[in-house]
Amino acid sequence: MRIGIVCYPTVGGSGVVATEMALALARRGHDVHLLSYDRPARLRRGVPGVRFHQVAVTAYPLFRYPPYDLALATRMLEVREEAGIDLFHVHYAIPHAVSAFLARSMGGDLKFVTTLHGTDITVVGSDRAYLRPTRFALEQSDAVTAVSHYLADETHLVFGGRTPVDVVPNFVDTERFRPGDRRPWAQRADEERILVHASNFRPVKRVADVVRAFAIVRKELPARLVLVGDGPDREHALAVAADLGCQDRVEQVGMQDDLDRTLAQADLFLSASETESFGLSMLEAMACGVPCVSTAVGGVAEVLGNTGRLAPFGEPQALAKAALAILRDPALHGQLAAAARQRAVEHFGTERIVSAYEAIYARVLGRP
Ligand code: GMT
Repeated sequence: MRIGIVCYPTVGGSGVVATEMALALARRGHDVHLLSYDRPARLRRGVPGVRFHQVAVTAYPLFRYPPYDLALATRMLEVREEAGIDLFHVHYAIPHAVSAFLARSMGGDLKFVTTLHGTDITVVGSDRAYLRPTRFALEQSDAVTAVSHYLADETHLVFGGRTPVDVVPNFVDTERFRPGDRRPWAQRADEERILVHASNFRPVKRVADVVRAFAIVRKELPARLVLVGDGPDREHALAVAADLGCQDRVEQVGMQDDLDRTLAQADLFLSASETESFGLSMLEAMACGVPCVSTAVGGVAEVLGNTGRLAPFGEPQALAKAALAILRDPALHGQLAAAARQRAVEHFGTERIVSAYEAIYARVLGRP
């Protein structure tokens, strides 16, 4: 098939999933065209079968807000004409699904599948300004998918259940994200436990709560917190670490091309999110054999199963307690680590999930 994929290029989960989809579909022999305003972070150059098409938006003094959605609709039509696209798969509803509908209205029969990732429904899609166009674009989509049952339910709640939603979870490359050569802490000279958190440091991720939970763990055990990623709350999180006197044990390593290696060195992944429709970084940690301790929000329980521990949102002390229970007990840690890896491989491997998307494409195109 000739498939157009539309996504945000940033380090956020939806862009990562869209890019990994593009790479996996190309490996399966599809001709893939990726559209975004910048080259997505995980898209290497020169990958056979994947072409990147930049969407340029013209600045003009009158435009306080340059109309990206219009430029994207035009680019979708151009790419369709150039490459003979069979179907577009848009990741994140706003404004991508609206642009796809506009492209169809301007250019005739154009099929598109919309994948909902999280805040496009839970935050942005339920904002009065965006609700009606988002609902309309979902109704116009040839198929709508959500990355968890939680998000599918939220979508029905917000939009009144008029659109059928297929649940297709996110996936992980279990060859790249795999356990490293890390020895259990009891066999390391300093017995230091390495905790890791990876995100885009937006307020919804509550990175300061991750630091607060770590500060409690740190008082009980030798430990270090590695913060991967960057975003608006970085300074706040580091200030909280300084306030709590653990800044020398908190390492901020920024964006990482080799996240797989960093995760594979960790003993535990910590997440304090206020909402998380899926939690892709946690899945990547699980594939590396790293147990996760997270707030019990959104679709996290669907991802973790019983391979990690959940604590109520907004209670860093409860997160710390759950983390300590694992980090004090090498046998429990080993058992959860093995179960996490097994769950990632059995339920969330790339081939399994990409096949599910292919089946949806075939259904939409009437080519079973
Ligand atoms: O940042 C993004 O690209 C999207 C972002 C969001 O806030 O919607 O992440 C969402 O999509 C990821 C990939 O499907 C999920 O793993 C995240 O859980 C989800 N984030 C939230 O729901 C907050």
